[in-house]
Amino acid sequence: LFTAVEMAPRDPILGLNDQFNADTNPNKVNLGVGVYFDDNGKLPLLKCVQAAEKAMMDKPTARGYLPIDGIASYDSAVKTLVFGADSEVVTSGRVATVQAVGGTGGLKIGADFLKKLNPDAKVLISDPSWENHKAIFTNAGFEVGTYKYYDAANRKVNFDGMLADLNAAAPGTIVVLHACCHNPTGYDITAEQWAKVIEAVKSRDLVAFLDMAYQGFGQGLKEDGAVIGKFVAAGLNIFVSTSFSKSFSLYGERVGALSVVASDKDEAARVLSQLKIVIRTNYSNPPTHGGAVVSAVLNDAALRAQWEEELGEMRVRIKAMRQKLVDGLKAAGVKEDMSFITTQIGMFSYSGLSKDQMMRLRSEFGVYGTDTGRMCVAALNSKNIEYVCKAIAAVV
Ligand code: PLP
Ligand code: TYF
Repeated sequence: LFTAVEMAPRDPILGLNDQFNADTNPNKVNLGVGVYFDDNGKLPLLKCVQAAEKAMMDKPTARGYLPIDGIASYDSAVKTLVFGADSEVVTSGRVATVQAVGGTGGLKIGADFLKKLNPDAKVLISDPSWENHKAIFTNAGFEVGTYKYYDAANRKVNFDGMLADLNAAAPGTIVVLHACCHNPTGYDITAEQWAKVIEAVKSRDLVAFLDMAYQGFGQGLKEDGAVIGKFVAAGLNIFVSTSFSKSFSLYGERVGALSVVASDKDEAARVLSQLKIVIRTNYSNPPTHGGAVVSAVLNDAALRAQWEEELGEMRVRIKAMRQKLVDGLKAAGVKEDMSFITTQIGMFSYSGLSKDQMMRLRSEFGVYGTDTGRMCVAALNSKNIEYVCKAIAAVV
């Protein structure tokens, strides 16, 4: 049965983790996978999460099956977070939101639904993008192409190229957009540029799928979410995937969502019924714990305030590390102006280092980033930053 089965390639990022774990270098630093670590190099367990879990432990409840679309109070909290409590799309009932198994699950539910809806559509993702975007949409049966995004020579977004590619796309093309904190480059587009993207999506009749895996890591929850409101204000039917993996430091709980903005309440109900079929035939219904924790935090004023504070601390610490990296590289003797690192946003920095340099960082210094030169700034801390700067200075 399995004689012809070929060995599949490893995930380029998660595969690095295995390599890192096997490395015996005592100074090793993992800047590969996109995970936030605190200044002690520890994966944080947020206080708001602990408080919510303690309250749940004090009042244990049985774990029945959840509804197919998840915990109702979770779904409504996601809607409020993504669209705003007073948003017309929410109050009029024209958003269908389902709890998903992480942001990945949200993307996959959306992809499967879109494939049934519009089987001949093409998908465009940014060049470059998170590796899994291509894999998810390809496995859902789509042909996946790219729109220009990164301008390596000038270390910025090639916005003219991006816009030209969107304007050349066939009507119905599904365009996957990073709502904020672009992974892997760390370069977002400006508000004016978003307005032009929205114009292109509208005039070309494209389908925008906004992936929001880092809400709160850019400028703030509201600020990062504002782009969604602009698509809504343009009267577009959009898809939004949400991930709480990073913002709640709940990676392993797999908490996410998919929201679809329909034209009216009746349409939203029909869309929801189809999303439920996708979920039902994949994993039946979502798991309870992570969704219950996030719902408890988002629906309690004090816990919610605590979450915003803790998320703010993560955001501020990453920004401080960007500055320390720029300063540290200069102090370590790097001649090139590295200040572009502080203009990037979110958890990642496209460093501009070559594959050879990234491989040397790994083999000679135990400093792990991806071959494309991406480094997770959120894994730097006051103890490892000097070592990392010296290692980079040695290979450039
Ligand atoms: N989208 C992007 C751009 C990501 O970087 C990630 C990271 O994991 C995800 C989606 C998936 O999120 P999750 O881990 O919640 O599935
Ligand atoms: O880009 C990253 O590093 C994160 C984590 O298949 C991740 O988004 C990486 C690869 C993957 C799933 C999550």
